[in-house]
Amino acid sequence: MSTDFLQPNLEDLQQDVISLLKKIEELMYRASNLLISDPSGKKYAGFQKEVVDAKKNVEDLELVMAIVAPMKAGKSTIINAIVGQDILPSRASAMTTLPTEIILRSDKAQPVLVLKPNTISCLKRTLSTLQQKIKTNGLNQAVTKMAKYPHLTSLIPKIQDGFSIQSEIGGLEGIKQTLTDLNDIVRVCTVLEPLIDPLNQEYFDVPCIYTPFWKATDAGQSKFLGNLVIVDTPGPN
Ligand SMILES: Nc1nc2c(ncn2[C@@H]2O[C@H](COP(=O)(O)OP(=O)(O)OP(=O)(O)O)[C@@H](O)[C@H]2O)c(=O)[nH]1
Ligand SMILES: [Mg+2]
Repeated sequence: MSTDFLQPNLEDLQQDVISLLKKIEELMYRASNLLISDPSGKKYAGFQKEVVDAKKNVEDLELVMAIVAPMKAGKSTIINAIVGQDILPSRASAMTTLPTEIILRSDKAQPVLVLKPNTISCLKRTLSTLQQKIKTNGLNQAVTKMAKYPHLTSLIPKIQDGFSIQSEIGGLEGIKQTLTDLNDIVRVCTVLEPLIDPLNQEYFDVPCIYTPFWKATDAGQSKFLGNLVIVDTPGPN
């Protein structure tokens, strides 16, 4: 007996989901416009952005797999092993504070770390808050407060001098160093300015690493395999 009728037609299913998401996007747009002078209007604008992102995921057939485990469980290490490259920073002491997307793409020749404008402005705001704090209370007090994280004390004078944050960083070493600095800046912020959550901002896009990955050579088979995205997450303490 043929079971073909039980097999979903992926292309049709994809189109159905895309048109449904388009309708939801329209509804969110209308709601945010109607409520433009109401505080909830912003909330619907946020929902609309989420739906637009979700639609893009379905268009690209993106499968997102988040790696979630307690702190120091080996999340970043296992992602490096899956990707086959030592691309995410890991160490014996607490490391990941910024969720990071690793987008595996067969059309990429080299890994590249991409930071969107809102991510950069958010991190720059965090940096200037920390600089202000160090200026007001002095370098010594900042270093003393960081006693629990001795490996981060050398970052304090660097924060004081200022960091340049680029939107695209290539090469394994450059990516790893940039991610180490950015993750550590967020951790320093949680110690020196615990009331500020650098990630709790509207539309904070997480850093993305686009990196090469093998793909089956059978074009017919792989046409609808889509892209795998792995998300490294900060482990709860
Ligand atoms: N022996 C052993 N060590 C491991 C294994 N996996 C990871 N490690 C080590 O454990 C430490 C923590 O690994 P990470 O990958 O940074 O762990 P994480 O879960 O990403 O940590 P956070 O980002 O701080 O939450 C590192 O020193 C790794 O080298 C493993 O399977 N065996
Ligand atoms: Mg980690």
